[in-house]
Amino acid sequence: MVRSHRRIFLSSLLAISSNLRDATVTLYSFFRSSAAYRVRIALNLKGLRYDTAGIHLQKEGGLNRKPDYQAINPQMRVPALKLDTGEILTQSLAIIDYLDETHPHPAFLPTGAFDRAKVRAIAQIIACDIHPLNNTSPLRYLKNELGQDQVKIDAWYDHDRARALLLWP
Ligand SMILES: N[C@@H](CCC(=O)N[C@@H](CS)C(=O)NCC(=O)O)C(=O)O
Repeated sequence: MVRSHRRIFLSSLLAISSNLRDATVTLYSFFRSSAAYRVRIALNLKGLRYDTAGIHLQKEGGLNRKPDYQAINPQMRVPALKLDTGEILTQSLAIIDYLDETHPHPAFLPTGAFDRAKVRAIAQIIACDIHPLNNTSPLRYLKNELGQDQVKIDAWYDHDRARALLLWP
């Protein structure tokens, strides 16, 4: 009895690891990227297998700026998702919509048009209003090209982030 349970357990483990090996979808990601987090969460909620290609945004001035990654995403940002067809999607919300349309269960959006608009509004407050301010390239530009010190940059960012959250309807 114990032995057969162990056999089932071991064969499940083997199946899981070979499934993972066979994943043909690749997420270009950076562990500290909140935009990539969004897509990772979506892939996991849908139960989809994927490989991760780490693109370090700080190493060597940003591996996202190297020609190899520019060929994947000319915008030089993560995330990007390479599909099993070899086609590449960018922009976290567009990728999440794609995953929801191609794998409808569990659904990411509620059913009514009003409720769907509310959920999209929350996603857009984060992705369109708050996140761009806290991005590596504009923050680097403020510091290096415009010569702003970190205290001022943080104050500017906190002010605008607070406003975006306070105005949440
Ligand atoms: N609107 C894009 C934002 C993507 C984005 O800006 N990602 C950041 C990391 S969170 C990035 O790659 N930054 C690199 C840079 O600014 O050079 C999305 O939602 O996918």
